[in-house]
Amino acid sequence: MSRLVVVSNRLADPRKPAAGGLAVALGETLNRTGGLWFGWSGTVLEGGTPGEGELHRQQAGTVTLATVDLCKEDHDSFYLGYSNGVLWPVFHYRLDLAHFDAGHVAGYRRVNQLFARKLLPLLRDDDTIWVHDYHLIPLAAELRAMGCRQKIGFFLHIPLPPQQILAAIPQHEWLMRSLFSYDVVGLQSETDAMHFARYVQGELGAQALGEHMFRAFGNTIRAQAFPIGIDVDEFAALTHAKDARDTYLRMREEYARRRLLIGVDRLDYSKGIPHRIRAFRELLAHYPENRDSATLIQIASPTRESVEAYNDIRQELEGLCGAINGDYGELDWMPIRYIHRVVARKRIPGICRAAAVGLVTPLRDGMNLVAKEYVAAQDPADPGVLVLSRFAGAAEQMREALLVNPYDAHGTAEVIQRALRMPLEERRERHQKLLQGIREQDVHWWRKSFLDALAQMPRP
Ligand code: ADQ
Repeated sequence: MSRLVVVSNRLADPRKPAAGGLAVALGETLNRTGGLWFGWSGTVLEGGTPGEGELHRQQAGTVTLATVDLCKEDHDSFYLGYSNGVLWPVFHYRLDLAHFDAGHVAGYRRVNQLFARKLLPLLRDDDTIWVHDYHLIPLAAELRAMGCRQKIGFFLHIPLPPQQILAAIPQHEWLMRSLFSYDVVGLQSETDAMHFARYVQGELGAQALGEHMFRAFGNTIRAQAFPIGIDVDEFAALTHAKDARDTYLRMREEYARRRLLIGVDRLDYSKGIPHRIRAFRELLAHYPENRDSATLIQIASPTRESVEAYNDIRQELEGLCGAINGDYGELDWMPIRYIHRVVARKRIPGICRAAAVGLVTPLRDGMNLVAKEYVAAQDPADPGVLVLSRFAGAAEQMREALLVNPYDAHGTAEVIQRALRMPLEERRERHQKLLQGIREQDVHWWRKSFLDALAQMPRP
């Protein structure tokens, strides 16, 4: 088996369970092949030279972690400006939040070139390279221009929007053309795969060859949906470990008289948290039997705070939660507990298990792993109900969840009411099917499907 080289913007130490499912899943193959994981070190150097950065190497068991520092100018244009100021909003269908600044794309390209230059000398002839996410779309094109002939796969963790939205990015042709330097392009959902097919045929004149194969610019690539899963066994083990059990018991005791609803997200505008809170307000307004009982715990961990749009949503949320607690709260009951902090991963399963309803209602999401984690954490004998946005990639697989349109506050409130009143038998049936689905297509299945597809491609 050839050595696996993973490239992503940020790295995690695959030996640490706190790193989460993806690191664990990739870590397994990295360990087995004595692999290399390459990316940004997380260090921003004041006053460094654009396009330059020192390489650091560190051994984590059999895996080599190789990272590059970025100077402030590169970080601001590559990471804040283009990746999170253009690609993240546009790929989540939010043209209104995108800032198209010509300087940013130059930084994005410069850092991809820097990564390619630093990575190339570390590569061996029979390596298999797997590049992750929107920060690194042009990486293979840069590597190929420097003579790299190894197989390279790419996985996009976020949605791919329809042609008309994508085409609003001034450099969309360059960006999408660069995907043809990969051998396999993995997307989260069938919807994303359909958008890919339409775009490359409509804008780039690519030829669809059938069986997920596309040809353009002299290259044939495979582009297909490989929906990412979670490590169900690892999550179940986490659920039964001491931290999660203690958390579960404490919550059950604290909220013994209440029905708990839970939301766990990064505080990101794509996650639809304010829409969710407004739906909860509708629930209290139209179904008064929930007053003094239903309690929403919303955990929203801070991210990307130096990007402007993230401050706006923080303020909006604080205002909303305060207003609802003011309008409906009692001396001994607060409808919403809003926590703007990181909660340790080992406690998340306990919180999920204690909640009668899991609210996963993004406005747009590549997949959303919280939906799968919520299901994995439930007690099969008395499971909670997952309320899931139809706009999350996960909705294509998780048909037994209660699907909602998060833009429709009243409709969502009605579905939450249905979830709160669902009879035990129906809850069990739905949960069993959902659990079976996330077990069949778990993160190991995802990794294997992708790497098998890449292995089947002829050497470029
Ligand atoms: P995210 O948008 O970060 O990732 P999501 O799938 O919602 O992804 O969550 C990823 C992980 O972070 C989960 O394991 C979850 O438990 C954890 N997490 C989220 N909020 C947390 C919080 N407040 N506290 C502690 N842990 C938290 C991107 C895409 C997704 C896609 C993933 C994986 O945006 O659509 O599912 O990558 O491909």
